[in-house]
Amino acid sequence: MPAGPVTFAITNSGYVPHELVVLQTSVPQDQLPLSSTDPKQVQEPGLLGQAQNIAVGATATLKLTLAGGPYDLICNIDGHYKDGMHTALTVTGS
Ligand SMILES: [Cu+2]
Repeated sequence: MPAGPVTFAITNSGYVPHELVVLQTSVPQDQLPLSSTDPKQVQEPGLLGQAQNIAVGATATLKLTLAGGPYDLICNIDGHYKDGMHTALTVTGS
């Protein structure tokens, strides 16, 4: 997506609460290091914003201004990252 203001429109269509964490980092989305305090979570380098505790069936919005570069989008509720809740986002421009 192009750099600039963005609104993430989030819907939890799952069966347990989730969250969306936006990290501005060049660490690959599947290689984030484990948290030193809670091994069920990962570290959050470049934490830019997050929408937490999104209940089942609920919606949330997260408004951020993104500069060009690599980002990781993750859910960092215990165990969710390990279960695959992570993806990469590339922002182009400046
Ligand atoms: Cu989750």
